[in-house]
Amino acid sequence: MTYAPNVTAFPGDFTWGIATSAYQIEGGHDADGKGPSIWDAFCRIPGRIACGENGDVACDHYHRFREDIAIMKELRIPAYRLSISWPRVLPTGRIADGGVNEAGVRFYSELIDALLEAGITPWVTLYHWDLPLALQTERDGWLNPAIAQDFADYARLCFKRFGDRVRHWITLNEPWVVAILGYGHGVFAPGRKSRSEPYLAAHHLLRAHAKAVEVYRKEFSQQLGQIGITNNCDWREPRSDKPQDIAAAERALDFYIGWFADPIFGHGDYPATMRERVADRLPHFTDAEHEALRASSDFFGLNTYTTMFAAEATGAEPPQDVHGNGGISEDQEVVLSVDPAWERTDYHWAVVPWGCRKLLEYLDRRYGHPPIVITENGCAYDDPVRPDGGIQDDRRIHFHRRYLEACAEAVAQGVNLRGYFAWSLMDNLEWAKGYELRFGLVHIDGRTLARTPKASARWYAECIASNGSARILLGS
Ligand code: GBH
Repeated sequence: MTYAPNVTAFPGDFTWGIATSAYQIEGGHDADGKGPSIWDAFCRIPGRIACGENGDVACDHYHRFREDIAIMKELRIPAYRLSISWPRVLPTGRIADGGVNEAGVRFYSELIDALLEAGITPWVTLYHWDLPLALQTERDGWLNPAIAQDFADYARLCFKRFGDRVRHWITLNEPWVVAILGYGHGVFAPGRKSRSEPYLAAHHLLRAHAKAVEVYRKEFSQQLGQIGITNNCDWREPRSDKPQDIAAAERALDFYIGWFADPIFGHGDYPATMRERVADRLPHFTDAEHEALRASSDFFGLNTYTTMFAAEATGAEPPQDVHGNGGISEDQEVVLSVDPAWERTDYHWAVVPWGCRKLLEYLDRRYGHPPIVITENGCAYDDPVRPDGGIQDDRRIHFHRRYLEACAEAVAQGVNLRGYFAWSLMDNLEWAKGYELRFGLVHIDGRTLARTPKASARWYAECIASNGSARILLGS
């Protein structure tokens, strides 16, 4: 299947956008009454973040958001996905405890107004990993069942204050990352290392998502927009056509996306392979929770970046790189690898557009043709600023062009893809990797914080203007 020239594959109402998250860009870590988050604390532990970096200032978006919106306006970006910092609006995480930080509410309110004035539709994520620190130290973070109520209360506050203007909500960003990297490998905040906590944290993340959606649908029906969850998944291709490897790839996908999507979009519980293998470390939902989770997402939010081969583990494999781990390996008995011939980004993630197409087609089949929104896709490449001040990031253009082409092929196969958000608007704090990895379509000068749109920003603007036409994607 190739993308036929001169045919617009993307539907007319396709959502084109660009994404960021609060901790990665805002800075203003203690400005105007903001409380600390687990990432503020995690960054202060020596050795956790490359080069001892942190998000204290980041891109200083907190003070420069008008300039950032002006850039998006100039590029005519239709939609912008941002996240709200929970401790910026609720310094201790709970209204009953520390009260509302009105200055924080005002910041997001002004940001949303400025976006709308610029003709940009906000897509707002409620949780992109920056948990209020007090909820971690005093209440055990995502391990405490009560966090579902705390999250729902925080969500209600956001719906109340911003819901008159925001019609696209995302509850959680990538609960897999929170559970596995935060509670399993401990490379992300809160830095826990455990074989059981990831399953518990994931359980309460899902419960929290469902509760927030319930609040939205029950209490805000007069301003009803869309609400959903964003999960991450990268394609797993069987390394050979041996039945064991095919089963291993299937199992890897169960532990990756089935874990979070089956209870919402599928049969309503965790995958059977997980029940078997994780056994008593895998919690159970009550009937009411099953009910609340079922159909609790108006769209299938998907962040996808790469592809790996999956094979059945023999027990003799070398230890995996943590960012290529795919979860708790012992529970899956899956070994992941890449084809050395595949091109890699600066993060070492392989560039495999056909994997994206296969993933979309797989999700379409597995979950009964849901509306899918790619809420993140992107690549880390560092390109020099040229003497004329420009940044010619051809590899990034090539990346998005080829992934969009793969998306167009999936659409031609009947996949209900509704939108695509490029990660990220600008170079920013790449979590534990610090500022070295640059995902932005806009360059940030680490010293002056000056913003410069890269060639990819101009290309993406043109792509959007043509609704992803074959002319742009194929570069003819
Ligand atoms: C996203 O997470 C985040 O939402 C965003 O904040 C972040 O800046 C961005 O991506 C870039 O990192 O080798 O197949 O095992 C990405 C989550 C999870 C994507 C692990 C890649 C491992 C690849 N990632 N995954 S694989």
